[in-house]
Amino acid sequence: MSNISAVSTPSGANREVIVVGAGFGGIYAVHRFRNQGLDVLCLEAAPDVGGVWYHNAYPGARCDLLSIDYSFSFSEELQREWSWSQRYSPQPEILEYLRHVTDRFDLRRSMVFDTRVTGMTYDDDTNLWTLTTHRGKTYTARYVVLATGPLSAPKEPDFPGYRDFKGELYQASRWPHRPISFEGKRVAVIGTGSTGIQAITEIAKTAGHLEVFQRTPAFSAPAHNRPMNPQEFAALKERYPDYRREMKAGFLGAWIYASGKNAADLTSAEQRAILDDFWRTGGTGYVTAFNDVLINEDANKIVADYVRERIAEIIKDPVLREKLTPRDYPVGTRRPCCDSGYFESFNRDNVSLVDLRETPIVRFVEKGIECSDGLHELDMIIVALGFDALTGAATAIDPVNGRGEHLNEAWQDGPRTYLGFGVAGFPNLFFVNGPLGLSALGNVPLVAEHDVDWIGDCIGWLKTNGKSRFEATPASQEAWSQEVVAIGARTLFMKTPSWFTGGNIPGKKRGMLAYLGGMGNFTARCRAVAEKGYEGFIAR
Ligand code: NA7
Repeated sequence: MSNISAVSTPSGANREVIVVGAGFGGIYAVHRFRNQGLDVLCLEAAPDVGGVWYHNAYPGARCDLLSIDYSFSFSEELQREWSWSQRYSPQPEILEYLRHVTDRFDLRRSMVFDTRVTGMTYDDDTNLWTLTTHRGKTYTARYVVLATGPLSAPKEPDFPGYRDFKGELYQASRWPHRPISFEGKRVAVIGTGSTGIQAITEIAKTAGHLEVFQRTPAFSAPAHNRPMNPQEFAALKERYPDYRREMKAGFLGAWIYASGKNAADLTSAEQRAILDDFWRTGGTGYVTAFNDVLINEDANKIVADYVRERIAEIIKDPVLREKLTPRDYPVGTRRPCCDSGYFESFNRDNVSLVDLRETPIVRFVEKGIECSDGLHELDMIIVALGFDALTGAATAIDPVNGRGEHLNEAWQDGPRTYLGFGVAGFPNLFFVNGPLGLSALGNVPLVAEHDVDWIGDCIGWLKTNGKSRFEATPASQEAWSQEVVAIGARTLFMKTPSWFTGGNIPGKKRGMLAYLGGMGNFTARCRAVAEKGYEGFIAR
């Protein structure tokens, strides 16, 4: 039962908790909060659950952590009954899974779809948030949990004349839910991050001609995706809880190739043997093959050289080979990619590369893209420019506190949070996978579960203790934020612009946006804070 006083609003009911977003985080939040007896409502902008797995329906989209990891662990029954078809499941299967979870736990009745939260304001007198939506309807709640996703706000294209193009124009991260044919068409993909690499590999198979517009070449290794081995999967299910515990105590919350050794302590032959073993295994584990890849420039170069050599072996054309080889940033400091034949795509006659460092885009025009070398005539353009990561979804809502201060102002020098959960001066506002938390530097579904459990316990504790206002202290927030930034500064991450550091968005303040200390350490820190009566937060 709710213990909050009734406050009527013009159109929306008053809730104990409103969760924004129905992706991995929001789905579990509704389940968890409802199970603990909270009155919860989830608002979702899309017509269905799924979050990024609803929107990123572009060809070739799949997770690049193993599906046995990239899935919920909260229900042993769910873990046992669900079967993944592949090691790295494709987007339609992940979406089907999230729909299954939603229906299996009867969560839809606590969700409102097609409703984008456009703003939220706190009232210091009632200690309630009022949320406005694009439908003009308002909702009021004691607590708001932003489960809006760390990689959900697309980087919007700002190419001159973007809308002048008269052919088919798609954003990979807002892919339409209808069949789209590439057959016989002149297609362009702009962007060669994880998204571009997946889409390019798939679209190359059927496009009449595919032009890849690349600004920065990517490191990528084979995923070695394959059908799930049913015997192996059945055996895992027998020990799934132990397996999950092991993963959660580690760095990522998921299996990734790692030798556990420093490259610096090994002979070249030993290093080589480990990297060969990694390459046969596949995935993104080249960045964790040695412990020191992301902190030691020499170790980093050993891995980068190895990946460059492997890439060179794949690409036949020497000019293309050079252009596609990443050389000017440390491996792993931009999100590592893995693929199912990306570099091989460039050996096809119907695929060509536009190197934007040589021939930058001038403008979009009716018939295609004008680069400095002239017009590229196209039937279809797909932009895969990445995301305003970690902060973009929250700053789009831009919560306003009881003193009229905007979150965007509070974060103008970069985001500040305590443990990624809360912001000083913004009471009763929680983040799942929030900035400066573990967030996207862990296995997102498990980080979401952890964060939701922590928040659920916290709200339960507030209720038990008769408190109705909860926020981080400025001092704890500052100390934590500085720690996150300091850990980042000890690594090679700051050496290149990427979404990890805000460097992919023009004008965004640079700084490490997530905690690099690993899942085991992060969850221990959060637990310690809770056990000490939410030390570093003020409850009134
Ligand atoms: P990423 O990894 O940020 O990649 C975006 C790509 O788009 C990258 O190659 C960028 O090149 C390119 N880009 C961005 N803006 C432009 C402009 N204006 N012109 C040309 N090229 C541009 O995003 P993804 O969506 O691929 O992956 C995001 C995460 O989703 C991924 O890491 C997984 O965690 C899931 P640039 O580097 O800016 O030169």
